[in-house]
Amino acid sequence: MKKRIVAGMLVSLMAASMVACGGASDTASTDTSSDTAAAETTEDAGSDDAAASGDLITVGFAQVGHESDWRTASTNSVQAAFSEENGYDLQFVDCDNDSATQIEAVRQFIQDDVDYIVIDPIVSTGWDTVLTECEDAGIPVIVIDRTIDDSDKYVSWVGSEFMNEGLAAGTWLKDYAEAKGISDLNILVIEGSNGSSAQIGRTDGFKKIADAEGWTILDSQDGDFTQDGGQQVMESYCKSYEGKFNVVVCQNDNEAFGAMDAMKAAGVSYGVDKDVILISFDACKAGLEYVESGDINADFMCYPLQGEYCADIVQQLESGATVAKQTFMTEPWYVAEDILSSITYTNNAGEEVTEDLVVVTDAASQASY
Ligand code: GYE
Repeated sequence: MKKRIVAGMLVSLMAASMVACGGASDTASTDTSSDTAAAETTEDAGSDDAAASGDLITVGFAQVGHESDWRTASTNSVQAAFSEENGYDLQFVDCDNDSATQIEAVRQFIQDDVDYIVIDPIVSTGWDTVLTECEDAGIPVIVIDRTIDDSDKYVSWVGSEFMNEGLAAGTWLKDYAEAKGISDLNILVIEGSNGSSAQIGRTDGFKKIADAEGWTILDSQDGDFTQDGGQQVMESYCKSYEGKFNVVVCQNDNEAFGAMDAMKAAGVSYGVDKDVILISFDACKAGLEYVESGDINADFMCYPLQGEYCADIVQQLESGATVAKQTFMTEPWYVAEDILSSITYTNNAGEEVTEDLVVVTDAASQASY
């Protein structure tokens, strides 16, 4: 199926939905417009009939890479949602964490005249030129996971509020340290890939609490969201800051796995009531298993199964409906010990929120991705 776009047709995108992992909830407000819209409706898009008739919707997906468990789950989710059986012809490009490759992939999708382009942006800036090219070609762009911060030439974004993840981690550490009677916090951070909105949000959110509390952040280096990266940064931290740190914040689970290996090798203990409080993000299955065993103290979930939300947006565009400019995933915070039941903080929208802390059980870790 080829797209039929009425160039210049304005669609007002006035709602930003807050969507829970399992379904829709409240509606918040944004008011943004996009100048592309799918003008024709299709009866059969997304059904088995579409696949049978060969009338497939073509989608190009420029994925970040394959750096983590989170990423594998994301790829599987998008591939499942845009299957041929569901009426799609998906062109998948693994950009191997290289921004130039990602821009090239998007340009190739334009050349191939796909119906829709899905981008998970490796970095949050440098997008306006290529998104203008998509717009000129009349191809709607859907952004998932990480955000694009220097262009609004996309139809819709689905993902997580990374700043809140960082704020929640900082708030949890504040309350936890108080409950445990630990007054002096000396923190090492292993950041995610620099320039990604996930790294920026988690760094800024955590730092906001650290600054307010007067904690010492001894160092904050890029571990590239990989196990190897986490291990290498932690090996060097163990040498440079021997005996000087009692908190390690890893911006994803895979970095935490690498950091644990490095600490073990250096004779540093981590987890519940050990030398080091270990904090992580993602809450993938293996991450939650380490929370359950007490090796990771707290893990802030980032929900990667965004494929069906993305396919929903395509279906709405196919039927000529307006789509939400932003859709946020709702994510639980997981902890190893039953000493705090919730945290309260001011989120990135300026609202004071109280959120439950979930003590990880076997059922919870096995239910994760
Ligand atoms: O936390 C990390 C992945 O963009 C939210 O990228 C995503 C991050 C995720 O590699 O594991």
